[in-house]
Amino acid sequence: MSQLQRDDGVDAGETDTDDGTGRATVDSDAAAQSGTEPSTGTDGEFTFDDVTVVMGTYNEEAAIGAVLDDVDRVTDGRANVVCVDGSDDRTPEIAREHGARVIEQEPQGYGVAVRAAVLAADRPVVVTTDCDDTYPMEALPEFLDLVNDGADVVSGDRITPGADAMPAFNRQGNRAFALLASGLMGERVYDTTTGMRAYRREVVQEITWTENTGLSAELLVRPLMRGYDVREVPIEYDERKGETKLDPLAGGAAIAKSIVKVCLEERRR
Ligand SMILES: Nc1nc2c(ncn2[C@@H]2O[C@H](COP(=O)(O)OP(=O)(O)O)[C@@H](O)[C@H]2O)c(=O)[nH]1
Ligand SMILES: [Mg+2]
Repeated sequence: MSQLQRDDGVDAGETDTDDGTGRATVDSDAAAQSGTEPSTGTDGEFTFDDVTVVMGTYNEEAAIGAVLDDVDRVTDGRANVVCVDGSDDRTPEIAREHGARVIEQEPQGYGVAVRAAVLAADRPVVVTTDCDDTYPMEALPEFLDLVNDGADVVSGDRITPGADAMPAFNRQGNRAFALLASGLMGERVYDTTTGMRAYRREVVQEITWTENTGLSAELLVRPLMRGYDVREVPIEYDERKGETKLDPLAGGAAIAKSIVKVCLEERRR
């Protein structure tokens, strides 16, 4: 049974390497185990000291400084940051200058990078974002509040507020992906391909992730279909700095295929 709810309302410059295989464990009764991570906040609540912000970065030198400055400003420098980087520009240097931990990885696609990034997070609340200055880091306090309210996954919904800055083709595609996933899950979702979410770390550690371009949809669908408390929250979406790394046609086909595959796998579990 799914539990979607609408809610309208740094470590210094280390370098790791990663072979891109990721790490995953087989899920048992995952939902029953969620919410058990100890907190360092007052009243048992998570604070930004409990948050790791993670992202895949691939030639994002035009955007990464602004993204990391925003994370620092909004969290008072308390969240730490992990970048899984495949760049051949200055992105990793800029990330390290901003105090992020950089894991170097050959470029193998969005999901290979982001899976390694979420699994590398060392704090109980894991936030994903793109490194293109499209997502509002100002929403981080609201995301954290919702986790403290009991959410296992908080998903930024760009589509409901309009996503005017998104190319029209992508916006229509993203609407279609959400409808497809909603039909297959029997639960209405509005944005399956958003890059900005917060997760309790147990959720990302307990599920085996299989998708690459479709990882963003998988990161929403599998927790939802396993009964985790998943909440969508409307967010603004800005124009991208730098070039997109995703081909809309090939990428779109891969995402649709992932949604069908993952939904059918979860129904058969
Ligand atoms: N390390 C790594 N990061 C990637 C790769 N592909 C995409 N990314 C990053 O993943 C994020 C999402 O890609 P993006 O181009 O913004 O996709 P879009 O939002 O669909 O246009 C960005 O921060 C990219 O830099 C890759 O092969 N390797
Ligand atoms: Mg993006």
